[in-house]
Amino acid sequence: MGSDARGEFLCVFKTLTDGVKDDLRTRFDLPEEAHAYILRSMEYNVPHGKLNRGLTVVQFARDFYAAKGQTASDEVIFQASVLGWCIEYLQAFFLVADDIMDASITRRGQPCFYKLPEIGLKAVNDSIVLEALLYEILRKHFRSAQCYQDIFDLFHEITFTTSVGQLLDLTSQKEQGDVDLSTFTEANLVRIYKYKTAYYSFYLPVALGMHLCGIKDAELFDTAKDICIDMGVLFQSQDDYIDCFGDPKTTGKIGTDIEDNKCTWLVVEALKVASPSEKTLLEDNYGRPDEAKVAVVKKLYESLELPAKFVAHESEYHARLVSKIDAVEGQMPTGTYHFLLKKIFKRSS
Ligand code: GPP
Ligand code: MG
Ligand code: MG
Ligand code: MG
Repeated sequence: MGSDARGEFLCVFKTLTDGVKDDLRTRFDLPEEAHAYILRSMEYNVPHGKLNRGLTVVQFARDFYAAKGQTASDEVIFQASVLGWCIEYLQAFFLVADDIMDASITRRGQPCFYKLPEIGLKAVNDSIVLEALLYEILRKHFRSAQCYQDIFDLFHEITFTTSVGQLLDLTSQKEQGDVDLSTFTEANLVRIYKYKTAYYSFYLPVALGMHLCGIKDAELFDTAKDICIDMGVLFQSQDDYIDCFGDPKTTGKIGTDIEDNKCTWLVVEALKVASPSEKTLLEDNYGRPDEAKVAVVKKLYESLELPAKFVAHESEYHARLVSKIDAVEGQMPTGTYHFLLKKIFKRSS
């Protein structure tokens, strides 16, 4: 999918935003400042990411029709784009809230929304408004579609799953300065990844595409889930890696995982090979808002050769995913999985 597809997708954002503007006027009696406030939050928080999640729904629709020797109609592409934007609204809702919980500083190359002096903790409510707008847009465009109920349920189910994942992420971190290395295990890590990231980032876009294309076979949804969850686990391990070793100019966000005492791929791998004295070093320096201590942890990660281990981990996952995708060839269009894998493999942002 080239830059044209992205351009077309962004045009649909403009259409949806204009629709929201009109609907707010019909629906509520609001002062002008409230209209401007909501519009600003939408513009600031929704369209500035990589848009991979949203574009995946469109990609799925194209692949589905291509596999039948057909071309997806403009109507189908528009519907897929609306669903894609609904995921981008969901993502905006999560990120505005996540940045408050993680005490993050920047997101997508701009200050986190709650960090703007005039916003602060009003961002908690702004995240709720973003979620509500998702359902407004969905209802407006899908109310009479046959797949409306399934799609509506799926958004709710996956929001629930993600919030449980976020709970695991948050409760795996003890209070700052209270480091309990025993909870930083691979089993805990994969569970957190699966629920907080994989379902909404990978399964949701593919499953929405499937519902839109009229797929009903529960087994096909299970197969999609299996591949998408693995991909999401790889994706979140990359997110953890670039939190520490990525360049904020490329990632658009300044890492906070070490300070935040997070259960990450890096700390779990470090613990697998650390000597008793290196474990003590981790205990003394992890999970504190202190630049010097963060630097000690980063140095330890480097001396344990985690960057090289990460390259091997990524390649191993990639190979496993390619063979899983090959195994379902013929059962379902696999172009979307290759599209996703290409987007994420060796990513730096
Ligand atoms: C990514 O974690 C997970 C989310 C953004 C889900 C948040 C879920 C909520 C219910 C609020 P992360 O904190 O590692 O992401 P990032 O590195 O982008 O901050
Ligand atoms: Mg988080
Ligand atoms: Mg975060
Ligand atoms: Mg992260």
